[in-house]
Amino acid sequence: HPMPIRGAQVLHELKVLTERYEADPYNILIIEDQVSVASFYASTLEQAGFQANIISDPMADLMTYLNNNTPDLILLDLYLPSVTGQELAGIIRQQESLISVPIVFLSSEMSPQKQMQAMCTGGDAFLAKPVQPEDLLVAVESRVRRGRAVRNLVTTDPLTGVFNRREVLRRLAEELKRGQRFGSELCIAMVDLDHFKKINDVFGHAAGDQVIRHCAMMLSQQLQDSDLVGRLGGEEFLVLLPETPLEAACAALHQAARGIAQQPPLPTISYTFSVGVACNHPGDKPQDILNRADELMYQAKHGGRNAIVS
Ligand code: GH3
Ligand code: MG
Ligand code: MG
Ligand code: MG
Ligand code: MG
Repeated sequence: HPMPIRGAQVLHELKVLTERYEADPYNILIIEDQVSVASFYASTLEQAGFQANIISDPMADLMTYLNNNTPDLILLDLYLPSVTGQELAGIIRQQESLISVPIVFLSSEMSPQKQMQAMCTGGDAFLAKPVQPEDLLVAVESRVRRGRAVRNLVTTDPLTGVFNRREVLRRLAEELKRGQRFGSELCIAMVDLDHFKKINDVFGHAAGDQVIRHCAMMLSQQLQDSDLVGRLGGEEFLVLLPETPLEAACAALHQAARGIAQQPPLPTISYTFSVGVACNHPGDKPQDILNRADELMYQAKHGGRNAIVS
């Protein structure tokens, strides 16, 4: 059994108090070629309630990892086989999706100039090895919360709480790439509320906002956990349904439409939407599949609205 860490228990209790309702524990990525050092960091972090993942050969494993996971913080060794931590930080900082992820360097490098150079490529802190467990935990604890809060702000639509336009379009590009790599199916649904101007006119803008929030909630509730909902703008939503055949995607949207009909936001306010559902084709760019879904959505409008066209 590892020795209990001074301070770790206190931090852990604090986390339990403040994060009892937080579903996802903070995930720390450790990039370190010395396995014993990496394991020491990992067990220190895990004792304090964090999740830790170790990559000891970043040239082989880092990009795949980052394509499939967004860590809450990266602990980065400076000297690794065939690449430096500084070079890796430079690459990581070019990824828009990782902009809010703190990078903490850990190294026995004593030269202030070398330390500064590493920090200038996008580091948030520099800890000297051998690092004390308390110092590691404090450096991590103080940064993960803000990192995740910033990420949530940047990706969330403030009115509805679903993904915003930027994030849902980024996810679409990601899912298309995944589909092309693994040959998996992806469906997208372009959702536009019907005669929404009338809802604003009759019930007022605040009620209109409530309808938009209601629609986001119903879409999120009726769809599977692997499906993503984003607000493109106004009263338009984009739903991503990875690894879903067309029939199943349409059925999910029909289910959402039924839910809205059965549980309207207020007894006096009912609304419907028109949907275009499109599937990925080989070589699709995001705009290609979006255009097809948009075209189908307009067919639903011209056919009299309150319809799902594929
Ligand atoms: P259609 O069935 O053809 O889609 O008719 P529509 O009235 O929904 O047409 P359109 O998409 O052109 O109108 C969208 C309206 O949504 C226009 C705008 O005033 C309103 N709107 C856009 N953003 C918001 C918002 O954040 N809150 C509210 N309440 N209204 C918004
Ligand atoms: Mg090293
Ligand atoms: Mg519209
Ligand atoms: Mg509309
Ligand atoms: Mg449109």
